Amino acid sequence: MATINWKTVKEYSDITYKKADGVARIAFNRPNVRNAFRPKTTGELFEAMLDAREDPEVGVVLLSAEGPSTKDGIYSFCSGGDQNARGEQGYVDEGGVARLNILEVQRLIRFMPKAVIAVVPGWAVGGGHSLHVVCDLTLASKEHAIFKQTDADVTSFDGGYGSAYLAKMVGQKRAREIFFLGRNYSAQEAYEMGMVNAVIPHEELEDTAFEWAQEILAKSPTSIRMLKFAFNATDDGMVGQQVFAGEATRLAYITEEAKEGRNAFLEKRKPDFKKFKRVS
Ligand code: S0N
Repeated sequence: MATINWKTVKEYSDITYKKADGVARIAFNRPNVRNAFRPKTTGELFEAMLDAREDPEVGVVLLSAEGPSTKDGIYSFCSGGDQNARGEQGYVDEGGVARLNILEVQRLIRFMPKAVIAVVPGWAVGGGHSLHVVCDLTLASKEHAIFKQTDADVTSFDGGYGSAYLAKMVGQKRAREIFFLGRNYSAQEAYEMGMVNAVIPHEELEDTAFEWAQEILAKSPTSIRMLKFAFNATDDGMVGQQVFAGEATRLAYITEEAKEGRNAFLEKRKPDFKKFKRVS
């Protein structure tokens, strides 16, 4: 694999954010607390995700993690909400405001018209587990990835995508086991359950993620965005329909029919739609 020419987009305190060849890489950078997220982390994640979504040069986003911990050499993807930042009503930011804004990050991942790949080098736990679930694909380190749901241990549970969507992936019985027992699952076990796309030797994980991204980038961008929103639609209710339909509307704008509708309005005349053949 040729060297990837990552360029730092912006310096953050809790994440790193880089881009190269159509790929954005956003990575947790609190390895000494197993990459737990506090409100500052989720604010930075949101800003970087939004930038990646808005950048027309970016087609695939990797959600990854820096590490290992300098304390004990252990790798992590994310261990969920930082329990030190948790106050009476949620995760308290530097201004003292309680927030649960990881859900906004989840929605950005879910609704961005680009593939998002979770690159899991180690622990994926609690809200960190939910984040890998909401990503389009998950690649996991063969040696170090461990999947675990501790939400029921700390009374901080994800009743949305983290659980209900997980059940669509691994089945109801397995999803309930994951949440009710909170056991550790290896990358191979997670793969066999259907919540991981591939188990990759640790040293090759980041390069493999970049290669998968390049494969996706070689496909038709319109197809990728329509497929992502089609896959989402059945589980996202009216919002899923809205997002998919918005893309259909965007495509309709390209047609001669749409141009006739717009031009007729601007020229203050009745539109002549009779000239367009009905396709079946
Ligand atoms: C990850 C675990 C299993 C790793 O165990 P290990 O390897 O034995 O390491 P430790 O010694 O436990 O940890 C090393 C150091 O890291 C600190 N640390 C680890 N995790 C956290 C954390 N989440 N918050 C703060 N600190 C953490 C340890 O304290 C230790 O520090 P030192 O070295 O100073 O002693 C293990 O660490 C573990 O179980 N961690 C806790 C996992 C957890 O319970 N996370 C929270 C679960 N809940 C959520 O995340 C829900 C959050 C949420 O936002 C949400 C809410 C509603 C709806 C949706 C969501 C959503 O999920 O998005």
